[in-house]
Amino acid sequence: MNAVTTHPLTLHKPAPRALPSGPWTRQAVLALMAQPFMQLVQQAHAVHRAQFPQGDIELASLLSVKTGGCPEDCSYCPQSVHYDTGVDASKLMAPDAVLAAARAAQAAGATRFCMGAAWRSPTDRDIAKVAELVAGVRALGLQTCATLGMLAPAQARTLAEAGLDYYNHNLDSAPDFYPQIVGTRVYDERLATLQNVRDAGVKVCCGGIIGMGETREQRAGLIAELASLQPAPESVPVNNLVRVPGTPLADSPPVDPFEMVRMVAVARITMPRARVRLSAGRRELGDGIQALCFMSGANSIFYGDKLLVTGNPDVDADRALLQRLDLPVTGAST
Ligand code: SAM
Ligand code: DTB
Ligand code: SF4
Repeated sequence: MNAVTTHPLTLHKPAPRALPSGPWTRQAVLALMAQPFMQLVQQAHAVHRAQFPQGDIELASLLSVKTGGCPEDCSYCPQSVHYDTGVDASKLMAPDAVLAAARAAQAAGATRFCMGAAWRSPTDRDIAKVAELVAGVRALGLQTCATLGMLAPAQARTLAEAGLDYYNHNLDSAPDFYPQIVGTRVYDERLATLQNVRDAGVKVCCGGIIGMGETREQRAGLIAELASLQPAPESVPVNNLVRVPGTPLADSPPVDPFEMVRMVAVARITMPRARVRLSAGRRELGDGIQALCFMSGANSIFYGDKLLVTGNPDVDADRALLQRLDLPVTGAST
């Protein structure tokens, strides 16, 4: 009998339609991630099609409402006071300016508006001011998101009462890699804030960064942590490190862009219902890799010419890309 060699592209079994979320072990996620690339993409795409039959892409806009001067030492971040990156510290923006930016984002097609602040942990006065911003943005009909650092339970409740839909607080990497990138706080403090957000009834947006020198196993470790949160995050931003001059990670070797696709694919498979967002670092990915990420389950992007302090693809290029790929935009009337 002739020996039959099976090419990785030749799948004899249909990919599973959906997998239950968490708890996931690092080894189980690593096994998923290490599959032959096309097999992984196909499996993730099947889960995505089953969960999001319309295949729409959410447009989320970001605004840095309080920039720079952050006391934390996150080695990827241009806003840390520890590094000389040329980012000046500024005060919290006035409500009028924030609302004008939110209206502009909405007019450009965004349905979610995320306000970021370079704080370690906001004061109660800060929270009162941000609550006002949240209420104003919500009144425009946008979904609201904020990322303000560590929150105490009562602070999370104040934001919830103001109409905050999502809180972004990233685990960033696997617990065993975390001490190499952040020295001013520990992983458990991130988890405590996530719990406070959950307890307040706010949806969780939580993801991480690739390209900081972590191993593939540590990337799998991050996904295992995220997918094992009970419940799993509703939004999962996957950032490709933006290497900002002046930060300790400025000279990190770029990660193979196919690792980004693998990361998106395992996020989709392990957290089937989540909005998986292609976040920072899209400019370096190029159109082809982004298309593979959409195929593998990414269904949200940060939309707008700027992230917090670094650049993002311009809105016309993003619109054109989605059109070229026949991908509908969430909430669009046509
Ligand atoms: N200070 C708050 C905090 O750390 O939670 C909120 C703002 S912080 C800038 C939000 C997230 O942006 C970080 O957790 C990190 O995942 C991401 N981020 C920051 N700098 C980045 C960079 N250079 N490249 C990619 N992602 C980055
Ligand atoms: C997230 O995961 N990525 C966004 C958002 N959440 C707040 C921030 C990306 C920051 C990229 C570098 C900068 O512009 O500061
Ligand atoms: Fe501060 Fe957030 Fe930047 Fe860390 S990531 S330095 S906490 S703004």
